[in-house]
Amino acid sequence: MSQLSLAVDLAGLRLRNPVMNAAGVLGISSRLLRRVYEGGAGAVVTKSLGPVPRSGHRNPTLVSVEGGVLNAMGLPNPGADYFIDAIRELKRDGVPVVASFFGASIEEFREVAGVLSDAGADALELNCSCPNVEEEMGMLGGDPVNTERVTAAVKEAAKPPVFVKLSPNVTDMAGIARAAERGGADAITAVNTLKGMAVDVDLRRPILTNVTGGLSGPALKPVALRCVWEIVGAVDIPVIGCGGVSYWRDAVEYILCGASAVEIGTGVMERGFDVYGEVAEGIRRYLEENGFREVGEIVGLARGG
Ligand code: RRO
Repeated sequence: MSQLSLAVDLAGLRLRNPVMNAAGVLGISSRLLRRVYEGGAGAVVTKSLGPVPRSGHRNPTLVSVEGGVLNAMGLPNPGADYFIDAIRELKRDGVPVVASFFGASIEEFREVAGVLSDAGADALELNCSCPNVEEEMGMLGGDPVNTERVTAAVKEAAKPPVFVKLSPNVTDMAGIARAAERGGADAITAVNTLKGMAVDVDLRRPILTNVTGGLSGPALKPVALRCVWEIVGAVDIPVIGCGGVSYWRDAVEYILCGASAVEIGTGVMERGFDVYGEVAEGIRRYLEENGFREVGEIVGLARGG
């Protein structure tokens, strides 16, 4: 009898299992990312890195809401150059690294992609979907023309596969995914956070200094699943599901919709570093109990024949 395998091939990147952390959650140092890998993730994803260090928005930048968390961090990060050593350290320890990154212009996206490529990242995750900053830096991914342009520019500079992370805050999800594919994306990560807000009734003010923030956690999952469903129906490249994964069932839902892998963000806040391994183990048990031998056999099964 052949052995059951959790290994997946993501646009040429071979991972021991299909579970990663989501960008922005724990990705700020090699030490924390090593813990993510030790917790059982198949690869680790860095905080989104830009061309220069950035302190982000003033507090409060995070608030718990019904079914999740709203954040308006504002892209705080130490800069891509600072992270080169962290990527090299992780690589030395055999940890597959996905470097998430952004720029304030298409040219900056290209430059940062070059730096992270040269540092040895195994894949790049192009973040053109941050809801918390000015248009160019955050939401270039808000329309198909810019999505295709920024993806094509990054592909010119990038050596490893490029995952393009899309926003749910758009009307034509499938059209934007197709634009990323035309630009040369090797995979799509779906999705970033959903724009929302919360109000303090005593202060009679918005809670976040930025007023609006991005919603993540269980409340995001039905929206993100719908996005994955639409994207998988529109493109021929792998899709990575992201949004509200805390338990193995969440991950299996994404995979049945056609995702080849998942990322866990908010879930780690409640469940700790072991969440990655526990979700991977739950997927393994599901495969075993249902007579499957590998993850690929259940990708897209909810879509019917
Ligand atoms: O740093 C942030 O405010 C942030 C980013 Br870069 C992102 O991509 N998504 C998000 O919810 N917050």
